[in-house]
Amino acid sequence: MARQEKTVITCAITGAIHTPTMSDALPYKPDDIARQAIDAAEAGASVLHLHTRNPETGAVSIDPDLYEPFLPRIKQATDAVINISTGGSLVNTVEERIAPALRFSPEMCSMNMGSMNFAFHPLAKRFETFKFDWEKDYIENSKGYIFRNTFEDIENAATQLAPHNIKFEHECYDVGHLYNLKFCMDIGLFKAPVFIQFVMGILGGIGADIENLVFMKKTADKLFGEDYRWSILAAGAAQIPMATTASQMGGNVRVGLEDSLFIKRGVLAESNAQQVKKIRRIVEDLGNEVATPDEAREILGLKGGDRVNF
Ligand code: KMH
Ligand code: ZN
Repeated sequence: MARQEKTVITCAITGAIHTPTMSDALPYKPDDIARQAIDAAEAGASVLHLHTRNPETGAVSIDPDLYEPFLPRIKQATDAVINISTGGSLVNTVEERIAPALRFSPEMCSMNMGSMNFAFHPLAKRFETFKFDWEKDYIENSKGYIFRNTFEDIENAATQLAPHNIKFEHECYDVGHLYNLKFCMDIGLFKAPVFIQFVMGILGGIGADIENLVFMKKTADKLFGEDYRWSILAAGAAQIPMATTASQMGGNVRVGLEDSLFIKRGVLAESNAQQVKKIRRIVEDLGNEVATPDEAREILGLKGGDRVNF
């Protein structure tokens, strides 16, 4: 596959790591999720990676009903590709985590490629008081959390989702996850060209630095040849710097408050759109073009926005 000419920007609007105490900008009410998603799309994100939250408490939730208030609104207001999470929970089974993707049949959904520690307990020490009762325990409990994505789980998810023709964002948090993906392709679960998200900087996964990015990319080249697409998601302060590097290496980029609350080191972002605008400006200043939603559909080989169930 020739070097991609346009860069696909994904924006991950809200997620499972951060809590309302950590930033007022993190959306958890349906109206705020919709508004921020629409603004991010207008700023240049062609893919919107979405989770849900309990609108009263801000707690992470995978309840499919909570997508209802905002999916149609986003679809009406933008042409962006909707990507639904199948990973965002510390307490639910994979079976439960795939329920929203099964119900709404989006163009894309995440597919987490291995089991691992997935922790953010050090964040608890940064705050003395919390907006909601659940937050402190939730953050601290991540110390003992195993993010479960066994081969059996992956096979079950892939098999149930297969009839929906959803393109997976294969989230690979370490080099071994690339080998897991290769194995799954060899046994026929996934077909080339796959779309790989290199996830860097999660406590439990590979660190976010340029040497590791080159290693991930070289390993992917070795395993998948030229027949794959890739993107980077670096957590925390590394988000924009690593996305900048990846865009120069022919990769696509993911930003968003799900993975970093910051616009630069030590400064909280005002919104998801602010991060999108920043990476877009950098990508364009460095000579690349940003893909429109239809160009993203072409690049990633998606089924089309008219074939979703919302
Ligand atoms: N926030 C990412 C590090 C998922 O939604 O499936 C993890 C994530 C998982 O995006
Ligand atoms: Zn996510």
